[in-house]
Amino acid sequence: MHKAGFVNIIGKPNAGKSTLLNKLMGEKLAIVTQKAQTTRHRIFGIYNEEDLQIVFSDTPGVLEPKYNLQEKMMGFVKDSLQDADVFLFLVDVTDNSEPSEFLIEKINKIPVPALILINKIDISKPENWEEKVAFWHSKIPKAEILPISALEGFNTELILPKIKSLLPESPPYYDKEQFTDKPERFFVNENIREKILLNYDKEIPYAVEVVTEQFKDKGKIIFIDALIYVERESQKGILIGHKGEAIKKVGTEARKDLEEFFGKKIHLNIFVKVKKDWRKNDRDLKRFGYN
Ligand SMILES: Nc1nc2c(ncn2[C@@H]2O[C@H](COP(=O)(O)OP(=O)(O)OP(=O)(O)O)[C@@H](O)[C@H]2O)c(=O)[nH]1
Ligand SMILES: [Mg+2]
Repeated sequence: MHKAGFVNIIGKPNAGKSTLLNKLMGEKLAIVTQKAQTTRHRIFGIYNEEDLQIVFSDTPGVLEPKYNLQEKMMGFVKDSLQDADVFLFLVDVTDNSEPSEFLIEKINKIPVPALILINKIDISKPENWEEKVAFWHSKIPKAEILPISALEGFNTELILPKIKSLLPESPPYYDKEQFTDKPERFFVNENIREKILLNYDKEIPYAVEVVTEQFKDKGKIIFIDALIYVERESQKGILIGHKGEAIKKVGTEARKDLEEFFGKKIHLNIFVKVKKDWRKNDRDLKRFGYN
């Protein structure tokens, strides 16, 4: 008997969704940073065993959209509410802000099993997470609740068997060799964006989009040209930095990661361009893959 299905990871920004996806996949598919709104797309991680295929989906964190890009991001979240066989609802145990009533209502209404994962217990006291377990039990009575640390791998080994027991009998949805739905260029874009999130403050990371214009695999070396779009001329200056030092650091860090990811030498050229207010422009967003 073969089981397969869609297991959709949802939660507020910064809950640790992408960290969990990477942990469950045993590979860094999604970028992770300490900043909220790191993930902008829906990313599938396809986990394969002989008699099992789990299509995990990582999504942007749920928020109140303030501009077009965020609206598109919430569109990905809404998609993931519609095609789930199982929900993994991630909650940050250290987050004391209001819970997302939107998600609570959806999970209660949609007739799909949910596993609530109280994450980051490595940095919280047991009394604290016990309190959260009780709270979430009252909010979503149908869900099973598990305290975990996605980062440290605490209790994460319990998640796969749990999912397997919940998934329906089904043939695989994807080729068993495939581990993601995204093309190589996506991982280049995201890796560069991760370095920008890590190296710059305030608005800069949010005003940036990365597009890989060229990806030429020549056997031993991959030649990559990537374009970084910013919204304003002033941001371009900040991104490049004094004598180009800042952008050079981004390039070096991204190249090292990408060499590991692709298992090859990488030759990376980065260019910076202004595309005025692209985050508010539907045509630009469409071109950048936010459909
Ligand atoms: N201490 C601790 N930190 C964690 C854990 N899981 C994730 N983090 C950290 O939390 C931050 C956010 O993690 P992400 O995986 O990017 O969170 P996300 O939910 O994907 O965030 P968005 O993509 O912005 O919605 C990062 O700094 C992670 O290292 C955990 O179990 N313990
Ligand atoms: Mg994420």
